[in-house]
Amino acid sequence: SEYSQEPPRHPCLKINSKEPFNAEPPRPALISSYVTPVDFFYKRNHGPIPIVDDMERYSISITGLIDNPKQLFMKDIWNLPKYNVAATLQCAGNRRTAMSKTRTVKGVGWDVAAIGNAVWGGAKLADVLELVGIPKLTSVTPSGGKHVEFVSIDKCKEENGGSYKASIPLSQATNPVADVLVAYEMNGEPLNRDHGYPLRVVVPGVIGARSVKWLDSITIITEECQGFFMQRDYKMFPPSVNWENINWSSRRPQMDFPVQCAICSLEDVNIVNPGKITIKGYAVSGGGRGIERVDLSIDGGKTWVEATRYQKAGVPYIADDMSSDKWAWVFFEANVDIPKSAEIVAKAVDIAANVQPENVESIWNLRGILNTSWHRVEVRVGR
Ligand code: MTE
Ligand code: MO
Repeated sequence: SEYSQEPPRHPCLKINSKEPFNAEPPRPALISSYVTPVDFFYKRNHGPIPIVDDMERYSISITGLIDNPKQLFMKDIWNLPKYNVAATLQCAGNRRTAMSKTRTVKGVGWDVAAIGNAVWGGAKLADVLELVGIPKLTSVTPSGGKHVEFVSIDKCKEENGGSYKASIPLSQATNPVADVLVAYEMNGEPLNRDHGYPLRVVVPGVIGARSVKWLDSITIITEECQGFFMQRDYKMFPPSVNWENINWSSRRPQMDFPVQCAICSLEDVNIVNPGKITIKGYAVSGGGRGIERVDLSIDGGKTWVEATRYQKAGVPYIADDMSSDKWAWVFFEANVDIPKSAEIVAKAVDIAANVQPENVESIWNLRGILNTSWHRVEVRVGR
């Protein structure tokens, strides 16, 4: 079958769909280190993993509304200045399974681990675009190009056998500060096949769907990409919209992800001994907005305590500080006394004071994306 040449994967991964392969690590494995090991990094695919074996011949073409289209080979990308950017990638479908419990949604089910933090190594897209004559900080090319479309090698059935694709605004693509990468490394190793070998785009602070893997070409276009995953998926609809009254063109494709956090040291339901327990998890916001605070409650949200936050163990995290990784998650931790059975709740606040919504009902949407409701787990004190 078309899935007969999939790469090997770590046995700890929880498989949510086998073909295409969609899997996430168990909660405790996810927070075992700040930089997520490649093996434990969630894998989100819409088709079979393509095979690229001739690196000499592999190239990406850059075409569209530009004067001098070009074909770039690996050596052209390697020759550009290399950047290492710590960035958290999160699938918009993270925590979908929990949203589906309120009212059924359509899509692959995910627990809280469709997210990971890696150090991506590669060239800045802004430098790549300069090779075809587009200067830094351009929002429109002389011929009217306003968006940068990434087209991949992989084929998926949603595109009717066409390629997975997405776009971002040209202004973001040509802004070096946005740190958009054409990446060839993940955690210091060449990208593996699951994560986009040989080249993928990484758009920090934006839902994972825009970080196109297995890059084939880049097109400068006037309107945003018209592909399935931009126009018919990954849009946030209000709770009133159902499959009968949906009007896809009424909403924008989702770009930045909202503020999010999840407890990973506990499962949905836990039996614990009376006494102290450690509550640990991750918090992250989109658009490079750092995490201002993580609040925890052990009485279902009536009273709250603040958790400590860090990126590097032992170093307190300060949002918006030069020493912090701007695009990366923070871990939070607190030791709390659990006198009796309780609902433990976590919510994060970002530096723009955005707060996670209390209930999933208010943000329920038919595609089940962006479940950022307060994360709740149950502890039952037993012996
Ligand atoms: N790129 C291609 N070519 N094909 C895909 O199916 N999935 C997207 C994105 N890029 C996808 C893709 C989605 S929805 C997400 S969340 C991320 O890749 C997942 O990246 P990962 O598998 O490296 O974690
Ligand atoms: Mo995704």
